[in-house]
Amino acid sequence: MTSTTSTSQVRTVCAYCGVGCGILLDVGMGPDGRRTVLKASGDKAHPANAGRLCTKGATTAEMLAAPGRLTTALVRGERGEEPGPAPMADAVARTAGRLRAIIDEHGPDALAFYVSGQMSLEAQYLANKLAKGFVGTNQIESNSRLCMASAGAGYKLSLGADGPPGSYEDFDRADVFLVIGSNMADCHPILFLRMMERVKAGAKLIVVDPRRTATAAKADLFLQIEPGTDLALLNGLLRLLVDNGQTDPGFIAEHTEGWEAMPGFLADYAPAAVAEITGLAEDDIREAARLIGGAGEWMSCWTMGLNQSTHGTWNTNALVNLHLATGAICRPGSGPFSLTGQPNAMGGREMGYMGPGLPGQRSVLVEAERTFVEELWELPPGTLRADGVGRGTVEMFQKMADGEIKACWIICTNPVASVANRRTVIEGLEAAEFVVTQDVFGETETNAYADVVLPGAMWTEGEGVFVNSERGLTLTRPVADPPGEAMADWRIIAAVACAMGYEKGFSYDSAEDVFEEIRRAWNPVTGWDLRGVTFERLRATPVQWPAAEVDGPARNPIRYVDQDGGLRFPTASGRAAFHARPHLPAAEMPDDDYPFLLNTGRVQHQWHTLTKTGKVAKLNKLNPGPFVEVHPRDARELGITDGDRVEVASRRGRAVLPAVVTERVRPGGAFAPFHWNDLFGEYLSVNAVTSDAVDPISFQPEFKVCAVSLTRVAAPLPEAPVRALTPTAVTPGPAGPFGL
Ligand SMILES: Nc1nc2c(c(=O)[nH]1)N[C@H]1C(S)=C(S)[C@@H](COP(=O)(O)OP(=O)(O)OC[C@H]3O[C@@H](n4cnc5c(=O)[nH]c(N)nc54)[C@H](O)[C@@H]3O)O[C@H]1N2
Ligand SMILES: Nc1nc2c(c(=O)[nH]1)N[C@H]1C(S)=C(S)[C@@H](COP(=O)(O)OP(=O)(O)OC[C@H]3O[C@@H](n4cnc5c(=O)[nH]c(N)nc54)[C@H](O)[C@@H]3O)O[C@H]1N2
Ligand code: SF4
Ligand SMILES: [Mo]
Repeated sequence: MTSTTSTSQVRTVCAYCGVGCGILLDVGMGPDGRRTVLKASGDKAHPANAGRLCTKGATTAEMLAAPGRLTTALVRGERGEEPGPAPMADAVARTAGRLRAIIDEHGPDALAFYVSGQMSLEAQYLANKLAKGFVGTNQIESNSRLCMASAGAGYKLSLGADGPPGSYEDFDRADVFLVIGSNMADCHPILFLRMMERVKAGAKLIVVDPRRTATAAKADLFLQIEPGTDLALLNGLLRLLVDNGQTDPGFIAEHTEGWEAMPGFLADYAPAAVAEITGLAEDDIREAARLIGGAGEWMSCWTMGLNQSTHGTWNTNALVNLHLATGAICRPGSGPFSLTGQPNAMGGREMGYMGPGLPGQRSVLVEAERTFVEELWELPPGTLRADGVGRGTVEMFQKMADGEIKACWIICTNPVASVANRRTVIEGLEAAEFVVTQDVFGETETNAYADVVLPGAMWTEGEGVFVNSERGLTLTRPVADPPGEAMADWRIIAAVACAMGYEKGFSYDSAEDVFEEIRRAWNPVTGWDLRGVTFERLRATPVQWPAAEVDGPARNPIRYVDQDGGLRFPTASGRAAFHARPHLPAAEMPDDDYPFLLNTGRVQHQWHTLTKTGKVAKLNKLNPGPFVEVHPRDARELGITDGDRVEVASRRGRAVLPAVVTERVRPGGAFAPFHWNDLFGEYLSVNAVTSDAVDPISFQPEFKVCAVSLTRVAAPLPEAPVRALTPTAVTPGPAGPFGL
């Protein structure tokens, strides 16, 4: 790597949310004589953000300068001992040796991989190649199971393939936005700004959320829905579109199948019935239908409020039904747009890093697709298995707790803090014979359970591809060397694979070599196509797939439209499918013992389990600590006032959080962010409480709804040992979710 003496500017991507904003990093020489990032600013040339950044992206330099990076591997001799630093070569050899021994003794299904939508495409691809192709297990899951699984499964069932049919350009053309189960203002701020420009120019914004969020505050029509009742609303809206004669019969006849069943099915969803189930006013439901039905172009945006549900896949189907019925899909300004959470969750889905997936939107469950990938990986026919496919993250940790899975390798995710009903994760990691974690930071809730901790490099320390919410690929660029012995995730995976004896499949010199192999996984059936993308091209500009030719357009905003303008969905018939999806209640409803419903989610200036944003003083000032929101009516009855400590207990566990009394939540409802966990104090982890009931199709857990009791804790709790992540520890305390 060349060193610079003066400041230079490097183009890369923001590694927080799935908007995938382009970032310019000013790089100069630090006091220690190493290249260092001085400042981050928005890249005006990037199509995702045109120069804008939110607070998280804008504080990238502060985050990168924070202490706590792993510079060596950590290894502990015995459980219960403190881990100590170890040379990387030893840690790799030890990991490979232990994994090899466990596979030899117990078979390949005794090893599980748990990976992440925050890894590069190359690392995601190699993790799956190692698991399915070489170890010979289908036990690979990712944190996308907690996040995008329902959207992915829903897209496949409705449209034939995963991924959005449209693009960010649609935000500039839509006349109506339906934002449902998505707090864009806090979680996808740059897209929210883009949408609000259109709203200021006259487009209408409908927001559906049980909580009056910062997004809801900007809505023309806010539908404060009963938790978990979106299916009733979506079916009710379709029913009104039919009644009002606002469907597109030409589109339905030409491009869809399954419509016959819909009118009869919709009989149950008359406005009065829907109002009853959803707790919404009939007039508001009618108004939403009138706006959608009258729109020239309309788009929907959804995120965790729909996905993190025991009927998350059906939610996606019911939302897509509305687009198909109105023909508002695959044309500028219209379409169902799932907003991805993580910076490379889209890439991970394309690499098949959950359950049965194979690269290029393929699956081990399809014989021809196994054969294709066996050839790609130069494996003997019959190597890839169709059996032993798991049922998601929750089941994987359950199998670990049950002793069936004996070793796991966790990369770039913090499941002790982030998995629903996290007790199963803790039991699983304690029961496992060998736990490897791979993180950039030393202190995480999950590293505390590891036998070996491997030091990953940040995205700013090497090349790699990230795919954003709109199928846009951006190349990351090295602006600094990894500290100490830290290595790019893909390199660590390849090193362990080689040490396990798989040199033939894992001897790559560069991320570019890995990417060249990934490109060969082009899938003409789904339209996933990177043939036109090379590192050379990405060094000049981001490219959106499908991209067939290297000299083709960098933007390919609408999928499924062929050269002569015809529309063909990637299903057997070429038609998209209507699915009649009846309303079902959430898995756990309030009762006498647990009379409230807990909703969990995010705040604007913090990221997930705080390993990154928790180290940035500016962000901690804006969102300083954990809280639980309680409605004033309930607070009165429970004797709770602002700042009181409230025990939030479910059948699974408890958290104790400072109260924020607010009308943002509905009576009977409560909301808590899941950011603060054990590193910040005892009883802060909201996932001690949440429900691990899963959607039967996507296996995504229902983080958004569980029954809890709320109790004011009278005496102050004994002071919990707060382990500071940084010199400026985040102090738990009452805090509104909208900044100071
Ligand atoms: N600041 C910040 N931004 C982030 C992240 C972060 O940690 N911090 N994480 C990123 C990731 S990985 C993701 S997945 C996204 C998540 O982005 P979002 O999904 O927008 O964020 P959440 O806060 O999880 O939940 C969204 C909304 O769902 C609502 N909701 C709950 N139950 C229901 C329901 O039954 N129906 C409906 N209609 N709505 C419901 C909640 O009240 C909440 O407002 O954010 C990404 N961006
Ligand atoms: N209650 C509740 N729980 C939830 C949710 C919710 O809405 N409510 N949302 C769920 C969702 S949508 C998601 S996506 C998950 C997120 O859950 P996690 O993935 O567990 O959250 P992160 O804090 O992002 O964890 C990423 C880890 O990887 C490390 N890391 C960062 N960059 C790198 C890198 O380049 N390489 C390596 N090796 N490590 C790195 C970080 O330090 C951190 O420890 O949480 C889920 N949990
Ligand atoms: S909107 Fe997302 S990608 Fe853009 S700067 Fe903010 S966190 Fe980064
Ligand atoms: Mo997510």
